Amino acid sequence: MGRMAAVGTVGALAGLGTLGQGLIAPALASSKSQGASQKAEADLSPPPQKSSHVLMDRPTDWSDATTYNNFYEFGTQKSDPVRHAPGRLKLRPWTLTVDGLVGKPKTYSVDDLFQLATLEERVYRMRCVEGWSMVIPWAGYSLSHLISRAQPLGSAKYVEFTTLNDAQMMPGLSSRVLEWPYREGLRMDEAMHSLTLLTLGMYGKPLPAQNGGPVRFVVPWKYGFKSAKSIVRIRLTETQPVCSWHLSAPHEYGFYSNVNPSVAHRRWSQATERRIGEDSLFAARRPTLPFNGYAEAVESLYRGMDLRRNF
Ligand SMILES: Nc1nc2c(c(=O)[nH]1)N[C@H]1C(S)=C(S)[C@@H](COP(=O)(O)O)O[C@H]1N2
Ligand SMILES: [Mo]
Repeated sequence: MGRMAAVGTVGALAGLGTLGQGLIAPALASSKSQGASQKAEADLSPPPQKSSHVLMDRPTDWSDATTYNNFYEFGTQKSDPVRHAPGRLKLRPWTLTVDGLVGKPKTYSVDDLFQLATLEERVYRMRCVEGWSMVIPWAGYSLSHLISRAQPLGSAKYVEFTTLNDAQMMPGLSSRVLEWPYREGLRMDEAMHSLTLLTLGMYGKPLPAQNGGPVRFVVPWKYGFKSAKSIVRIRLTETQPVCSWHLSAPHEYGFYSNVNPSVAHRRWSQATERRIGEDSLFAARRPTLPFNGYAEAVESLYRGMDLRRNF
């Protein structure tokens, strides 16, 4: 996983230039002060992982990734989030609280989060449980950086994530489609895995409202709904957190929800996917990969587990 970090660092240097100026002023200053040698090194060594199966795919166009979204707090149509979230969802001031079974609970501002660790660019596949996928260059850092700071207690076994619950900003909350606030959860080892990204940007820009700005997390080997948007709280718990989708339909949306082509959703196969942007009349659906292509990195987390039962 040290190698993942190296991939990220190269991307971070490339991506920083286009991030919102005010937001990353400190990061820019520090990369400048480290001088040209670091820049040259970054340019000269694209790590091999850049061209492994994980990162080969062409990124989805920004225009697709920011207009075809699931964010039920703004409505259930794919075009609702871009129509209703920008402007209405106030991205500043914003705080994210880390608490629960930790020695050092703390509330962070978005600026605190931007400065907590070096932003990395990570190009991840995103596979929605509905059967479509994208490839998105996120900007962020391993969530483990944030969780470690809180000094988890030995009793902490799970992590619960909670999205903002503000009816003024989120017109979709008047619908009973889910029980609000939107909540998700991971096992502690999943949350601490270096692939799990605390996400503050995409395509070198701050995270747009419709994609879960100003802060979300992304777990690339799980179905997209696990990656909760616009989060305000991260709570460490002893028991498995209640998750909104699991709560609404436990037989269709398991707690784990690892991408698994051989375990069908109750109402459709998960063997293939439609890559957004490739859907011409003749474009073939792509085969869905176990753990969304991240099996090598994550399958050891589930050793000995029955992944059909623990879907
Ligand atoms: N709070 C919140 N987070 C959410 C959702 C949502 O409705 N509310 N939808 C999920 C689903 S189903 C998917 S596929 C991804 C989509 O992320 P994207 O729009 O950035 O591609 O966000 C996930 N996170
Ligand atoms: Mo999804």
